[in-house]
Amino acid sequence: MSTIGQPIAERITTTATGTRIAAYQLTDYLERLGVDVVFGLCGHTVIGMLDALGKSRIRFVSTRHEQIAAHAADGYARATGKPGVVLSHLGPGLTNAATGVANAALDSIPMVVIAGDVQSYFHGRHPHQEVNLHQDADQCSIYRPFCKRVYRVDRAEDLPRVFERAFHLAQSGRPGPVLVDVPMDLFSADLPADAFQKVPATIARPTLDPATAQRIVEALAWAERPVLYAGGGVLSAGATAELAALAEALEVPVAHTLMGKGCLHEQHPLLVGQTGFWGLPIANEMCRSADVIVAIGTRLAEANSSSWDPRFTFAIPPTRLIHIDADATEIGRNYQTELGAVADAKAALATLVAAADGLEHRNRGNTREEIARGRRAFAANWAQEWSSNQFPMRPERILSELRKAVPEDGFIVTDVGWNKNGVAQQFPITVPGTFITPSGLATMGFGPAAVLGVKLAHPHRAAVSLVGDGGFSTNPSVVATAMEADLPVVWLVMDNAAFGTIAGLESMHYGWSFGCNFERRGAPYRADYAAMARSFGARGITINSAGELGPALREALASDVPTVIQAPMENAPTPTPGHWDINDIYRRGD
Ligand SMILES: Cc1ncc(C[n+]2csc(CCOP(=O)(O)OP(=O)(O)O)c2C)c(N)n1
Repeated sequence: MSTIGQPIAERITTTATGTRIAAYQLTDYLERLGVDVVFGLCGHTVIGMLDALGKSRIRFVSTRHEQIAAHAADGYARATGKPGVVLSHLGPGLTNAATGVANAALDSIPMVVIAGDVQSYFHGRHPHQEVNLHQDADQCSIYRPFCKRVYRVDRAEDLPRVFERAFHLAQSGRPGPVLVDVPMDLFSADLPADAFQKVPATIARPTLDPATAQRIVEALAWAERPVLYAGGGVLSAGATAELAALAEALEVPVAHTLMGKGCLHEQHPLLVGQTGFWGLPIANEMCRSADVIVAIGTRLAEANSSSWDPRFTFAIPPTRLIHIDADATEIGRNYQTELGAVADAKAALATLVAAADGLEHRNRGNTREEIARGRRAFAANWAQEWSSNQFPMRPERILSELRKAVPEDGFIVTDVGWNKNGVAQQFPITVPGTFITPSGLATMGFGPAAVLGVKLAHPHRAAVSLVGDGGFSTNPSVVATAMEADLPVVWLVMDNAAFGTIAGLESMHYGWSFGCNFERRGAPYRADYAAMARSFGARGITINSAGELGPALREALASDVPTVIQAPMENAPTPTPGHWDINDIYRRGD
């Protein structure tokens, strides 16, 4: 029996025949799964869901662009460990969201994307907004390369089963996004009132068997120059305490990837730092000269591995690599691996800590001094810039003011550019999980939107998006969303009137930055982002001298209104102690 057209009150309650409209049941189910926020943007295909969401306890954050919704859901997932949930219209909505969903996928972030689709009975007839040019009604295929599963639901009866699978898959094994594509008439269909029964299983995470754990701790204990190499998997598993315990038990230095930053307290004497192109020389050096590396929760990605060139970061072999990861497909991808173990980082590290208990290890000599000396020597390169009064500002001074103003448990959400590379290399992080950054897809536009989800997850902690003017201006409607959702975030815009990182790269190889600078009629072009923020009803602050930034940041963090701070900055490159193979490709002609 169709209930469409009936008054709302009647639609929400169960009918005499014991049925209830699918959208209301689905929303109840989301509540039961612990979903407390959905990020999205409306369209005619999802109005049925919006009505149900509006009458539920779930908060709906309406963005002005679906990419923002996906990044915000991604930020929320990173800050909570729960799956981010996105609601998107078909066609242009889903294609807009694709970048944000792909960004989450490449960083292993759990996410469920609910997409409305055309009416099921118009499938293949090329109705309004259907993506269908060379393939009938196949918008899902756009998501196939980066989603763990892409479901198109053909019958309303399948909705409960498919959503249970979607939430199970998004969170199990290596987390990632799942798309559920729902023809709009299915949201309005009747289902038995108890249709959504099954919930995802609680998963016991895989760990190391005792013999494997013994083999790994002994390899570490008796190695001459061992290194523990931590990736984002260590942080997402909440395994930083276990990592520190293992490092201390066997006196092993800890290097990390971009997403592994925060795996040890910045002052920990065994913390070496990030490896790779934008890493620290001491981290590259210790990894390159290690005899045993135990890598955990990382895919040994190109940027962190200096394009896998053995002269710079990892020389494997002769270094013996032991690799622990949730995803078997990552093991052995780029390096000869002596031992691979498919395990959860926390469970594996806890097992290793237990196995290392009381185990003797080789004398590490002056390892701690070697680390301290290496870190000090590199930091000396920018020590002076840290307090530079230069204006437009030095990027390092911006970092130093940010570090002083933001409490240690505050979130720094970067974009791509100097912000990401500079923070990863030079900015002290002491509380795990407070550094949030786009690594795998490295999406410009991630930070200013992801910070919304982070703030929503932790309203009482500071949340700052450190972003370049290029990244900020990709989608400045984030300010409108922050105002509507009442999220007092701070965007600190490092304004160098350019896509600075690429401008620097081009200039280094070609002597100019064609296509990378913001210019009008040959002169630098600067938008007034602070004024733009005010036009949204938010606060906007323009920095006119280096000394103004600290007070502006404190004022912004104390405010209950979203604030854009625009800090003019010199376009200075981030130091690159490692290697990126692209630099060998560029050739300059006449
Ligand atoms: C969506 C997207 N397009 C292009 C790039 C390539 N890219 C990497 S860094 C960068 C420049 C970023 O400029 P800005 O935000 O101003 O920061 P800056 O480099 O000046 O610090 C670009 C375009 C990207 N990462 N993502």
